[in-house]
Amino acid sequence: MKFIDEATIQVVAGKGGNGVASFRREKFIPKGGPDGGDGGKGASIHMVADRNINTLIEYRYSPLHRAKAGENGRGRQQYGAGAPDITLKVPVGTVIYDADTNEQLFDLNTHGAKATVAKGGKGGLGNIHFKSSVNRAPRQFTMGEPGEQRRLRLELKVLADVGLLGMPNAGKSTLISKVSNARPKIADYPFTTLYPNLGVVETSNSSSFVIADIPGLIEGASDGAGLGHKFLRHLARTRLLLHIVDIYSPDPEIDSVNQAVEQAKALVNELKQYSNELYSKPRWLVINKTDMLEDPTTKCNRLVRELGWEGPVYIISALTGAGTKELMLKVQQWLNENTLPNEEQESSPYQDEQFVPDPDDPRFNNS
Ligand SMILES: Nc1nc2c(ncn2[C@@H]2O[C@H](COP(=O)(O)OP(=O)(O)OP(=O)(O)O)[C@@H](O)[C@H]2O)c(=O)[nH]1
Ligand SMILES: [Mg+2]
Repeated sequence: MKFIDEATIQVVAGKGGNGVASFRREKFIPKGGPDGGDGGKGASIHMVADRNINTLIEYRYSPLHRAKAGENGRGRQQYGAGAPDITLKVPVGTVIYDADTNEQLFDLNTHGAKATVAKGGKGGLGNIHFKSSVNRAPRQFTMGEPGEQRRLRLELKVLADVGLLGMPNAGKSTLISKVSNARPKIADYPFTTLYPNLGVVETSNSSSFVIADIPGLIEGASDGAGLGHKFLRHLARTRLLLHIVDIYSPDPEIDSVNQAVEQAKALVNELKQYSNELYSKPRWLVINKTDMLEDPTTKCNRLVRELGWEGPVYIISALTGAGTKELMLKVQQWLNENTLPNEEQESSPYQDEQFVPDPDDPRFNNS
């Protein structure tokens, strides 16, 4: 199964049924009054966020969703039946935009959140409604209203507390596989990760957070280099970014600290190009692959100095696990201390039940 995080669809709600003009015709009542019933309402289209849905791929395959019309009214005061509404399931974190105006319409960011994306038309009125003292045999009736129709752009922005940011091969997937239940593909070539992986980090029996590993970014990503920078969208909702910097170079001719400084600067530049909001998020520097260095402290200090970095720094080896547990505990502590007051009630889609990754979900099994 492929991971798709964007789709454009068309939704057409059902038309309301028409009202009808009809008159009572009975044996001994030669001039019966009006008895034309109303049309039924057209079906509406709703969208609901469902934690069991992980990708928007279905919407790529079926971009048109049309709901049924209401039935027309009939004589003998019979009302047309309303058509049953349609509810489309989308992943938690789906943002719905009007594809033509680009206006954001809804943000379905919790399990069960629901939105009406196209309203069914009202049924028309039968002629029973038009009877009056001056018109006892009205022939008027109204037509059902058309259903709303819209083109929608669906964008999935995964929900994670923490995002991993780094150049290809920096060790992001190695780290998430070390500290969480995620088992992404890991390899010694760039762009191993092609879509986001989510993992749950359990730091104690009662506390955990969700971490997102995204594809690597390279210089020029904002102009489409590598896999581009669209995947940064998935970090939009995180509260903390971990910038993973690889301090090791297999080539002894290369000054690996220099290289790491250049790469880190290029990455931050791409972040800035993408959005100021993401650039301004709290970010920690995580220096990786220190198991390969003889004197990691000196090199790490040099890196921090040359980068001019003044924020928090963590020195780890994602491969051996050195420093990773401590990092995760600090992250948990930071998240606990930095909960926004209105966020406390808002439950994470993953918190209220044991989070068991679906083995078929590509975000948990990136191979
Ligand atoms: N020695 C050493 N190797 C590491 C460490 N972390 C990752 N690696 C290796 O670096 C290579 C790349 O690791 P990945 O975890 O796939 O890197 P990534 O950042 O997810 O890369 P992309 O998905 O391509 O962006 C793999 O061969 C890993 O085994 C580390 O701490 N020490
Ligand atoms: Mg990876």
